[in-house]
Amino acid sequence: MKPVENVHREAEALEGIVPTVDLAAEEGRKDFYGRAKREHLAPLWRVLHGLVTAKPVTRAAPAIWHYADVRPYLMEACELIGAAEAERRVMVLENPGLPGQSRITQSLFAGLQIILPGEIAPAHRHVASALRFIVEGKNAFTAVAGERTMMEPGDFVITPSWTWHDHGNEGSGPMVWLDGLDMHIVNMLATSFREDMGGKAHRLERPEGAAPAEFGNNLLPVDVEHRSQTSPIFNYPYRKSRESLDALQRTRAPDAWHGYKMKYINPVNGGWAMPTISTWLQLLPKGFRSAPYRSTDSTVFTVVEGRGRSTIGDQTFDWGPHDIFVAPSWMAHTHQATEDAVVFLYSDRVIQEKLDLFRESKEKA
Ligand code: 1HN
Repeated sequence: MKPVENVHREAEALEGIVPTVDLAAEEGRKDFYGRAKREHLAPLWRVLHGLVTAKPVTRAAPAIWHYADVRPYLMEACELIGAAEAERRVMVLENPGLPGQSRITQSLFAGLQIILPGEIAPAHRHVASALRFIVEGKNAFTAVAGERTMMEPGDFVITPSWTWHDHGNEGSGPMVWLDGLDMHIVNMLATSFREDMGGKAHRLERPEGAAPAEFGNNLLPVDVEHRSQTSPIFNYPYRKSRESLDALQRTRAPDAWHGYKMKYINPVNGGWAMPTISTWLQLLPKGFRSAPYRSTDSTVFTVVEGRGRSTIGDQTFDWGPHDIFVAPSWMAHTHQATEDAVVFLYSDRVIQEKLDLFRESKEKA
């Protein structure tokens, strides 16, 4: 059946949406629709199936960004604008199905940030939470809520909601990381605030290493009172996560769908490390082929090491270190590793779980 004319634009383009109304009878209702519109009233029956879809619907498409293609743009951006002027010198990864929206999935942001030796990305804070996943460089720090951490490739760093944060590069080469943020969720709920500190770094209140000492060794301070829903560990070093995956690989067989996939957790409550973004580190051993998996959480992948190939829906992408790719909601995907490969992933699964929305489906290989 053809869609009813003027049906909600969203609905029109989407397959599987069957209008509930009789096309021939619509002519006789036009006058009613026109008068209702002037009263800011609209008939649900023209949009119902576009509002409540039979399966997940997103305009986000499977896509890949090869780091070799993106890196020259990051370097060129450095010639065109300073970190201070830009506030954050980030090239946004725009999902090709969602142009101009600063979205890599329907709900999440991704961007690559570059900071040169001697530069500072000045302190600010916002309600949106951020994650950083370090791509290349050394001797750069991020300071969060009064404590610094040095960042190394593969480290997963968190900036919790409404915490002051700034970044600085004290090394001799460029520092690049992937930024993942939840501001689209914050904005959908119209809950965004931000503040700037006026171009400088914020004041340090604790020595470097305080957070990992208190929370990073399977110990918690007695009488711990951590009110935030974000993990108090704000740097999960790659060295430790990688070691865990390596040991796991020697002690058990890979999961058919996930290979070896570990979630980053908040040591205070055992839940996800962040309240709005789920994160994982995954090892796909050489020669491994995952069985088809799909889930309602559109997922961003970035490769730390190794090479392989993923099929997402009907597209296949070859990937290597630092490439970033995205699997939209409910689109089946499989991975194949041609070398031992380590991949970092993030999605909005934690929100979906809290709201009883999350679904997944595992097919046999
Ligand atoms: C932000 O605050 C950072 O603090 C990075 O490094 C990327 C993208 C959008 C909005 C705020 C950062 C961001 C961001």
